[in-house]
Amino acid sequence: MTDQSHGRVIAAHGRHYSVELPDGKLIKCYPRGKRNEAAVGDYVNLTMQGADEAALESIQERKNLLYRSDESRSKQFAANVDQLLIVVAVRPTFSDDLLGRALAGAWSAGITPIILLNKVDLLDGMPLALEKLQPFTQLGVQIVEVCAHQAASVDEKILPLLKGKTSILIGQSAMGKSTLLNSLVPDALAATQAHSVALDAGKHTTTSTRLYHLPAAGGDLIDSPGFQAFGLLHLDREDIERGFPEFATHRQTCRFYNCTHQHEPGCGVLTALAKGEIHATRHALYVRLLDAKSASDHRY
Ligand SMILES: Nc1nc2c(ncn2[C@@H]2O[C@H](COP(=O)(O)OP(=O)(O)O)[C@@H](O)[C@H]2O)c(=O)[nH]1
Ligand SMILES: [Mg+2]
Ligand SMILES: [Zn+2]
Repeated sequence: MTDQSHGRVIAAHGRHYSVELPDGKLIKCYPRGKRNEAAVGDYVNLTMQGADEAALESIQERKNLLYRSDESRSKQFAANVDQLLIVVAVRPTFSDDLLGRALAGAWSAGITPIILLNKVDLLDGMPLALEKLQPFTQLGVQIVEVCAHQAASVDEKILPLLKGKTSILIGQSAMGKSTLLNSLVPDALAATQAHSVALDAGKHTTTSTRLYHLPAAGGDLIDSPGFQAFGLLHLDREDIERGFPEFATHRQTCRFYNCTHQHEPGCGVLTALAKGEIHATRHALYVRLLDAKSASDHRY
């Protein structure tokens, strides 16, 4: 009998991880040394230490890593993610800035973003919400209108999108993310408590990122705590540009190969902006991201 095994990280709790073994069993896992900073969704190699615990030896190669970073801390959201589901609501008003950042973070990591517009039953707020989403509609981002209170509509509209994929659900608070999660994963609360018992982690470890299986759809859904900030300081200038795919064709006509599309003469992006072919709010966000980046680069 060998004590080597492997599994997938289901949740991260500060010092230790919950890892699911190939047979579905959950174990408690401790990293060896400081270098093993595993994220939820990572596939990891283990050395079993008894039946219920293991040492995390190494992280298998990642397809991608969704990340955010602020001045004070950086945080790995999740690894090996196929799509990012961003929940916004008709009410309260969602932040265009956060939505734009989440999209840029997804595109720069090679992850497909999908916007879930929730609370479409609040009909009087729909025109404004759709107008705010207009720039993203133009970009070809899939926008799914849903009412989280109607389980049948959630199943019909969202489950097919999740089939066979690993998706991560994020949203500002009050957008209805928990309502959606409870509809998609009816036993989410029970699963969370089972994990806590199995891991002896205490009953109140509810704020961490966690991966759930979707038996009906045959995929996985990662729930991430509500976010109020989505810093992208870890992105370099090329990464930031990848977050604005609508610049791609226009930048080919920039006079300078290293054009930053802010003030340069002969800039194809600025020309498109002036013609209204690139949305002003999108270019403004791009400039904010570059400014925040250079401010932080000068600080360190
Ligand atoms: N009218 C309406 N209210 C909703 C819908 N989904 C969620 N809510 C309400 O919005 C509030 C916030 O929902 P919650 O799931 O806690 O949001 P979270 O903070 O994003 O997890 C709650 O009062 C929900 O009942 C919806 O589709 N329509
Ligand atoms: Mg919630
Ligand atoms: Zn340019």
